[in-house]
Amino acid sequence: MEYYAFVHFSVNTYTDMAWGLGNEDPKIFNPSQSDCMQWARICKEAGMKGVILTAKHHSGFCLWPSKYTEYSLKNCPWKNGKGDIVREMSDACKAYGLKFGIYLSPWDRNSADYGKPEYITYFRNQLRELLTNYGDIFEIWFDGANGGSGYYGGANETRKIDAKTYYDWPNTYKLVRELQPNIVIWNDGGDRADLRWVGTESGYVGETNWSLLNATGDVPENMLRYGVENGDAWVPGEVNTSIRPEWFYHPKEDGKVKTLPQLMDIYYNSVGRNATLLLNFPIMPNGLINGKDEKAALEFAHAVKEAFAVNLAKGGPVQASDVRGKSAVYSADKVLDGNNETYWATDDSIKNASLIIDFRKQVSFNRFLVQEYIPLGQRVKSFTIEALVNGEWKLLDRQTTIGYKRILRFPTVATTKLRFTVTDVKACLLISNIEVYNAPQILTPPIVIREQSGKVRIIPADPESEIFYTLGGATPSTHSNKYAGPVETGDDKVEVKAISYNPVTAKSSAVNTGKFDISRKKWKILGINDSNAYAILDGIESSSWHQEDAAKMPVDLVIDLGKTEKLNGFRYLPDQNWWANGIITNYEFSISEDGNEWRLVDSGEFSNIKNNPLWQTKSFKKVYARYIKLRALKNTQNNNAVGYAEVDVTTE
Ligand code: FUL
Repeated sequence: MEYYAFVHFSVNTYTDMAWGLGNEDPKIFNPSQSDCMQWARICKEAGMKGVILTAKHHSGFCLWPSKYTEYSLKNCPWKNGKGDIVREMSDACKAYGLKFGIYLSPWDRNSADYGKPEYITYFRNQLRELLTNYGDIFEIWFDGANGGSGYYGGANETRKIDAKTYYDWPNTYKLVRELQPNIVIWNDGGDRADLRWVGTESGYVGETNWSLLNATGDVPENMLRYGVENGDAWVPGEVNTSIRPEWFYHPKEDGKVKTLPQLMDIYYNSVGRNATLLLNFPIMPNGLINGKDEKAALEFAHAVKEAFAVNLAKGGPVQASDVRGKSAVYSADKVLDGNNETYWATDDSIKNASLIIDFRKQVSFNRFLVQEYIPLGQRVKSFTIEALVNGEWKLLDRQTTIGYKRILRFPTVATTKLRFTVTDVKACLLISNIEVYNAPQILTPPIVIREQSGKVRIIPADPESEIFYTLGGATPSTHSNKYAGPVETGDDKVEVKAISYNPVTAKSSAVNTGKFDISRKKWKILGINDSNAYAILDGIESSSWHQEDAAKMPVDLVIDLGKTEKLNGFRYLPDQNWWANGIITNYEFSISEDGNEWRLVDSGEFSNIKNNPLWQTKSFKKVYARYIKLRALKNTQNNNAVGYAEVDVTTE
């Protein structure tokens, strides 16, 4: 299916939170214009093949009138308690020719029984309702986030479960397959399912990507990204990411919808790397997808169409170094016949074989697409592509796996011939398709940062573009300031908007906006004798600092702001590296006038920070303070490591 949608909608859409706590009043759920037809139309127009709806997220709130709980649409003012969003979505999918999938969170922060055996009966009853009453379901999503604090029918406590055993997955799967024989099961919390999580929510899978795992389901987290070369079960990767930073709708992210270059990167790093792409739309409190998200998804669809419009390989004679039994059934031209049931194959003994496509004239291209015949498995371990330039073969790329589909990007090359060489295989190669394209270039907006000095630095994505910017909110154009080095912006808040501009093509990128609070120029990190700690204040999201010697939680970070400020919140960005540790999940934030007497102004959790380590912004009532203290109470790994990419405040 390659590309399909997620939609996230629940009670926490109305509380502006990443996760519901389970105690939200169902009455807050009241979408004035709810329209599943709008969601389905957008998904269809965006080229997606299906939609997965959060029928029940961690809050436990049900978007259908489940017989087994009162915590559902039955008790909402919306449609006088007669609404059923699962039904409306299933109907809308049918109307638009989309497949319909369901997300059912195993973790339920509302249910009084959660953690007890009774909950499993409840969970299966709900599964039965969802998989019986709403037609064909193509995928069921069992989220891995499991157990922790919750309302739990008023108990308000922390409940731990063992996600591997608690849900008795073998019998739960049995039920699922009985009710929906063609369903695909997604599960990263328990037994091996049919699809695997790729270990990140930021929209990419490893360049090496095997569609195999071990049947036991035991995979070290760091292998999720690559699959297991000699795994004994077919469990392809699904790249799940949101069109905005978070999964649920937050008005403060209206300016953070992913840009076209970001979405294109995600496409090449998912569909282009042998995975499917599951892109999320958060639903607004009024029940609609935001216009900006719609626009972004449609532009993305258009750009993908444009990139893969003219296949330059089509029709070109093609010649292979080896053909299985010299038989016409397996000949090289099968890679160009547009039929996914035919393929080029070699004899069993061949580990290294190549194929040359003759374009019969000079052509320019920058994309290469190749597919294996996966009904007979994934076999290629490494390959190269080369172009004939001035009579010599020039290496364009050297890569590892292919799988269902692999798309490579490289600088535009002009040539008459292309050579594709498979350099290692697990068993004889079976290549079913090759395509070659010249995709239009898309300019990436520059990165905007504010250094600790208060100066703004703007970094172009490619060295050839020029940068134009504005301070104070106006949309930049080539008539705005031309960037020539760090810009002095004083100590106050500042909003910077910047574009990249390519003088050769006269094209501009989308606008990137940097919104910064007071400058951190005079800030001092107290009690820490390590100048590297200032990575926390350098504005560079990829740099981080860790409290290496922390003996035991809680661990404090104390900062002197240099003068009294009118604070109304703080921000924390965890370490952004793939293998990051020390990601804080539970915190306390205190302030002080003098650095001695502290007052707690906020405490709580950074929900979903493990899977989606974004900027965390917390607000509190306005206070005057010169000193701040961020106390880490717990991290994602339950050890004592504490790290920070950035820490900042918000002021009135
Ligand atoms: C995560 C959840 O905790 C998020 O809220 C979201 O639903 C995402 C798709 O999966 O694990």
